[in-house]
Amino acid sequence: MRGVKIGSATLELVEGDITKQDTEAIANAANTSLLGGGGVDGAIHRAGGPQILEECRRIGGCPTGEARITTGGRLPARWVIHTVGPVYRDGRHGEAELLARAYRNSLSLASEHGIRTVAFPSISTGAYGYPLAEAARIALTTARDCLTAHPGIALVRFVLFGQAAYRAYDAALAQLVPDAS
Ligand code: AR6
Repeated sequence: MRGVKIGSATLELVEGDITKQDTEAIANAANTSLLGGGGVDGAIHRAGGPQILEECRRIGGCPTGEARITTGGRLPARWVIHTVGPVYRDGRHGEAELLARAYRNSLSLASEHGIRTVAFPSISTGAYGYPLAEAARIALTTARDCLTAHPGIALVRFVLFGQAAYRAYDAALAQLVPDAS
């Protein structure tokens, strides 16, 4: 685990399972249908139960780079923020901006709902194929900037699934904030 202070807020990295997090909200790496899938999306719907899918159906989809909110069903987290990252092609199709936008819109939505603590998975780096090191840099830079823009948010935690993801984020954080501990 590693954490840094951004003003009075904390930006944190942990290795683990996002469905177990007790932050007020967790983010889901969804697809534009919002109707579920594999990876972290499948794990969230399995752990949270059918209520989340029911709410997603009513919302009716989410464009890439945007975010939508549902309750957390049976999850410890009260809210799920569903966001859709880009499918990585070659880095020349606006992927970086779309990935940053997914994090930015998720944190704006959290702020609008008065949510103070949010956990994120590493969006787009599984089925969507985004290179981990570059995705980590974008995720952390965007989160840092959003914490400054939304002083109501006290904690952004990245929950990295497996050592490779944790190490990539750890290295990116060390670049971003050289004295991180
Ligand atoms: N907790 C935290 N991270 C996890 C968990 C977990 N329980 N399970 C997997 N990961 P992916 P994407 C990590 O594929 O690339 C879905 O089918 C995983 O190791 O879940 O944005 C959606 O419906 C990886 O590092 O999301 C979409 O169709 C990261 O979560 C599509 O996949 C993201 O991997 C979205 O693809």
